[in-house]
Amino acid sequence: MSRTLAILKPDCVRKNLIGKVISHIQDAGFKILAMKMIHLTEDSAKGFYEIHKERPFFNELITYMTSGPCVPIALEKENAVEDFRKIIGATDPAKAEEGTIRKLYAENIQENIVHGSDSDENAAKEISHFFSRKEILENNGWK
Ligand code: YYY
Ligand code: MG
Repeated sequence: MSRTLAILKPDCVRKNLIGKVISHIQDAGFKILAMKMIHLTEDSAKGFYEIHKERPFFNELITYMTSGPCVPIALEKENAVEDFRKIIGATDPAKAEEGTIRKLYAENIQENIVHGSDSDENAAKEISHFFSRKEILENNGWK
């Protein structure tokens, strides 16, 4: 089993799509280990997207990610990082495959509904950005 971090981004929350997107994720076989709704501060958003700080879209990305609440979710599945990237689709929804979350629901490359980690190493870092160890339920919370 491996883990990945999803974030239902502010446009997902604003458009009342939390339920639909979580259903899509669960139907694809992911187990939820931790979940919360939070409004990111500027500092927290900048920390999370630190790797993009030199990119031309960085300031807009931070403005968007702090524009309303979002829902970080720690997920578990075999091959979680890669399989989650598959079900969300390409960063630009116009280039995403049919049936992917971004193709179904996203407006444009910035307002693209959902985040997914890009490596196991980053997944671990990103999960710890949002969740303490005791907030992460082993075995989906069941015995
Ligand atoms: O991992 P992923 O979210 O698919 O894309 P990244 O290249 O890591 O970029 C992070 C985030 O930045 C993306 O989801 C939207 C935004 N962004 C943008 O607004 N404009 C771009 N040209 C590239 C990325
Ligand atoms: Mg990325």
